[in-house]
Amino acid sequence: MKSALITGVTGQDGSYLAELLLEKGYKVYGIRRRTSTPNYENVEHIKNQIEWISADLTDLGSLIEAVREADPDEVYNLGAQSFVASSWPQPVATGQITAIGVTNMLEAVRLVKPEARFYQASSSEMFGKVQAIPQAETTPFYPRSPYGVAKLYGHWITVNYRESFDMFACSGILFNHESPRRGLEFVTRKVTDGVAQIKLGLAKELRLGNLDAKRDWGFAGDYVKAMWLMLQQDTPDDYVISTGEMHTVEELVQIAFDHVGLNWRDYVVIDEKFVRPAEVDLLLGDCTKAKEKLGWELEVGFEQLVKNMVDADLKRHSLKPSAVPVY
Ligand code: NDP
Ligand code: GDR
Repeated sequence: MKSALITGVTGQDGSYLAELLLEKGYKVYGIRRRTSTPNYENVEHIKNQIEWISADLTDLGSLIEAVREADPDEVYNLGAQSFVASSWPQPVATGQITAIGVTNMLEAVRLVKPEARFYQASSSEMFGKVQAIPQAETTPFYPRSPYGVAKLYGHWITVNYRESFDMFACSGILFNHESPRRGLEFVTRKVTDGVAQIKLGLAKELRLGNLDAKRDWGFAGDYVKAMWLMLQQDTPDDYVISTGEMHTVEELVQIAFDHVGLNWRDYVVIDEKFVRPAEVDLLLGDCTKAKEKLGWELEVGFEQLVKNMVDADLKRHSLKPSAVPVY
C-alpha cells in the first residue's frame, strides 16, 4: 500500500486529492494545524479514512515529526495562505507560510525521507504582469502581490532542491481552479454563493471589485489528477495546468445570474474595497506539455462549473436558510 502525506488537506484541493488517493488505495496522512474550532467541512465525508497529524508549515520540527510518522512515498505540499487579497495586509505571514513553509517541508523530506516524491502547489499568479500570452512553463515570471512573490520563492526552492539534492520534486503551475468547496471569499464562490442568496431572498446585492479581470478557470477535481500524474512519471519536472480558455469576471457573473433567471445588473454593486493595489489583468495557460507528457485532460468546462457551483450553493442555503456569508 502506498502512502501519501498532504499539507492543506482541509482546503479545497486537499479534500479532492485525499479522495482521489483513497480511491487509488493509498494510506493518506493529512496535516492539520491547530484551530480553535474544528474545520473539517471539506473532508467531513472522508475524515475517518485520513490519518491526522498535527503540524504547521511554519514549524520545521513538527514537519520532521510528520514525515517520520507518515513515512510517505509521496508528499503533496498544498498548504498556504492562499488568498491573494489577504497577502497585502498580511505579507509577513504569507511569506512565512507560503514561501518559507515550502523550504520547511522540503527540509523535513530531505532529512527524513529524501527518496519520497514531492509536489509543490505553484501558481499562475507567478506570471502576474504577463510577459507572453498564453503562459507556458518557459514564460518569464513577474508576480504582482506578496502572495505571488511567495509562490515564486516556493517554486524556485522546489527546483533548487531537485537540482541540488537530486530529489524527485515537481512544481505544478496551476491556473485558477474552483468547485463548490472553494473558499467563500474567492470570486467564483463569492458570486455563486451571492447569486444563490439573492435568488432565495437572503441577500439584496452582491459587492464586487474589478469585473474586467480575465482568468483561466477550471474544475479542482480535474486539477488534482494532474498533481498525482506528475509524481507517477519517470523523472521530476514542472507543468502548467490550465484550460486554455479565458473569461472575464463579468462573464462569470452573467452566467451565474442567468442560471437562476436574474439580470446581474440589477444586483451587482462595484465596491472599491475589493479592488487590489496591483492587479493581475489576465491569465491564460498553455498546458500542451501536461497534455502530451502526462496524458492529462480536463472534463468540466467553465460554464458547467459555474452552474454546478450555483446549484450547490442554492442547495446549501435551502437546507440552511440562516447561513451567513463569511466575506
Ligand atoms: P485553500 O485556501 O482552500 O487551502 C489552504 C490549506 O492550507 C488549508 O488546508 C489551510 O488550513 C492550510 N494552511 C494554511 N496555513 C497553514 C499552515 N501555517 N500550516 C499548515 N497548513 C496551513 O487553498 P486551495 O485548496 O485552493 O489551494 C491549494 C494550494 O494550491 C495552495 O497552496 C494554493 O496557494 C495553491 N494554488 C491554488 C490554486 C487555486 O486556484 N485553487 C491555483 C494555484 C495554486 P486551514 O483549513 O486550517 O486554514
Ligand atoms: P486569484 O482569485 O486572485 O486569481 O487567486 P480570486 O478569485 O480571489 O480573484 C480573481 C479575480 O477576480 C477579481 N475580483 C474579485 N476577487 C475577489 N476575491 N473578490 C471580489 O469581490 C472580486 N471582484 C473582482 C480579482 O481582482 C481577481 O482579478 C486564486 C487563488 O486560488 C490563488 O491561491 C491561486 O494561486 C490563483 O487563483 C491561481
